[in-house]
Amino acid sequence: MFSEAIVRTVPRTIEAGITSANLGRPDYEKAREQHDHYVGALERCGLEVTVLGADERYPDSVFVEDTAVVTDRCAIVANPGAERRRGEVHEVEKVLSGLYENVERITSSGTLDGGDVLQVGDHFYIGLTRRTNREAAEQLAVILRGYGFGASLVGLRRFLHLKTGVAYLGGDDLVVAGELVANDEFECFDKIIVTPEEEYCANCIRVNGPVLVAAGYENTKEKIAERGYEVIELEMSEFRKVDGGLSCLSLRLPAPGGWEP
Ligand code: CIR
Repeated sequence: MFSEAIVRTVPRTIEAGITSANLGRPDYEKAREQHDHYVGALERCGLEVTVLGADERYPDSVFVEDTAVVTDRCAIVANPGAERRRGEVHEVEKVLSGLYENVERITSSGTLDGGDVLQVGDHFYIGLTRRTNREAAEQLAVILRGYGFGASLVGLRRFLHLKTGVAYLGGDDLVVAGELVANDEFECFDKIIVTPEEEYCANCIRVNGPVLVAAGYENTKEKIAERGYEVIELEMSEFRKVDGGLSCLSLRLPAPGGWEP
């Protein structure tokens, strides 16, 4: 269960966010509206949401997930792989220091984005990507093991982040897309395989029951609903334009004493 979440208001500069998508520039007003709905959905799932003010210096700062890894035992401040995003961590670190007794840090020359870290029970999968290097992944694995968690590294070739292509729903249910479908690390799961046309919506999040899914991906939505999950659809068009998905928009803090989404 999750008890609270941290999000960050959309900056007007989001139009200059880093992107590999060819979908045009995000519209600030629309993005604000989509973000408000996102916060509303988290609240509907029972989370207390802390909303940090927009920071115009950082066009990608709405994607707060990349700045840290949060567990029920400690928080780890990341060191984002994109140099222009590094300063985003300071504000988040302040907030986490007020919430956690144990705050750890990834240090240079290790670089890590929170989007590369997937928790499944007491185990963490850490993606090796253009943003997260082996040095940081190993730093994180050592920190997590020190708190009694397991950790393993997953090499990626194409996805921006590990969670671009995989989401854990609970039990044995894993939503998986693209290069991760055949990855040995995820062999033991009961997979919901996302078709290439719907790849964007592999980045979904289960929050205390319901699964939040990007709107407009009917096939995947149905497959998730068939497993018995309540699905909440959210319009994500403006964030998709800058390579952002549902998980990226929040840090979701597990309630003390255990973890299941
Ligand atoms: C970036 O390239 O860093 C942002 N435009 C998108 C970050 C998305 N974050 C995530 O998948 N965790």
